[in-house]
Amino acid sequence: MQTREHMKNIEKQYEYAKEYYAGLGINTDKVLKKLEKIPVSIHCWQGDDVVGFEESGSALGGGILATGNFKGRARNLAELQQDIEKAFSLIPGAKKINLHPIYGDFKGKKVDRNAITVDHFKSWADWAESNSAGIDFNPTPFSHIFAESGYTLSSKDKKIRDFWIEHTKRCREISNYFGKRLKKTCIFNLWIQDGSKDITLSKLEHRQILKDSLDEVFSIKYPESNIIDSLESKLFGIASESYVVGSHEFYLSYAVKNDKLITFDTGHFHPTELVSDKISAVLPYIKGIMLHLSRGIRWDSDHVTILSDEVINIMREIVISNALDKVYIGTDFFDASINRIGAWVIGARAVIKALLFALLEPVSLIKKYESSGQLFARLGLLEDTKTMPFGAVWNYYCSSQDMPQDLSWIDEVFKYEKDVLDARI
Ligand code: RNT
Ligand code: ZN
Repeated sequence: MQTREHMKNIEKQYEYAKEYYAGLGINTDKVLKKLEKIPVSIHCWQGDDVVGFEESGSALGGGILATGNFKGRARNLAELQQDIEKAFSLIPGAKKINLHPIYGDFKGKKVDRNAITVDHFKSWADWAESNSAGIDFNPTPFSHIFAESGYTLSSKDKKIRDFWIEHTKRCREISNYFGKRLKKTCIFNLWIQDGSKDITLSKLEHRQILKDSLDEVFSIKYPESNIIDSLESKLFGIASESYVVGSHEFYLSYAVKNDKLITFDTGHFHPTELVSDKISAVLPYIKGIMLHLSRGIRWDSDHVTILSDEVINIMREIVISNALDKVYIGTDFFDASINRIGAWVIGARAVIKALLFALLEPVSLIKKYESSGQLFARLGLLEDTKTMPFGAVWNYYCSSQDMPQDLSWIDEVFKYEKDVLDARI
């Protein structure tokens, strides 16, 4: 992938960086060993704008939106897997693929959401196995005729509620299968659209119903080595501006009480609220956290994740809190206006870079300043970390994993666009 001279340069720069960080008490070799084992769960739905492969082919609903019409959207299982493989070949480290039931292998048959079985997901498990990846899973209680009222698991209509309870139960069964088969715990993440556009009076009723539905779904127990449940709240969606049943307070309370994970999607809070501030606030109480790293521009717009201050701060908080074994890192964005493989790679590489940045922070040294009250030095060192030779460690990491370093992955995506996407007309 790289010329010999290139490799030599990368190694030379790494040697310098290694010495630099060693002076601050950081062993970069050890950091990279740690980094390669931390899985990043990459959401499959960036590949096809959250459409899926159901024969009924429902339009995207639930108040989420993918805008743009870039060429080459994956239209079937083979294309999606091909695209993910390409993206995976440009993303260093351990990986999982995050799936929805609408991506099942239905082989041209109409299979409704309350009829999905493990059989429809065997080929994904085979694929994951041969790509050394884990799988995470989510129900899809949206983009469906039974979701049109705006309510699913919290619906007052028993027929609708029971339909989604059945769907959710089946999704957990499939998650258990993935975890067992791949010997990598599957995070089962539940997000529902439920809510209302306008002023609602039966807020409590819907929340009571949702609580009962969740209790029923979770009454089925599976080994924790196979599946861990997580709950994802939201501030609002399109058409649920006034009321969202599964709010942050609702799910945080449920998760603490019932020993579940809480999912923090970085687009699901007020724009000035920071997920990085929430991590240490919930850690004393919660079983763990699932992250949906997204980039909301003015609203929950699901732009591609980048190496922003907030993503770096989220990773810093996890590392400083020593919580890497309690936090499950994943991405969640959908941009249909640019090359979708490029979008995946940008987002995932940004997340891993942020994680590396956090692992290279001289925490003990900065904490020493903090505990001795030398607060200018704390701030000063934090500032200085920003220009440390972190890029040299990153590029070395990429090459050591046989992955392209920065800049060279872009040509790979262009080539794929020309060879594969251009042919998808
Ligand atoms: C929606 C949530 C949810 C979805 C996916 C498709 O606002 O973020 O996680 O993006 O499940
Ligand atoms: Zn999300």
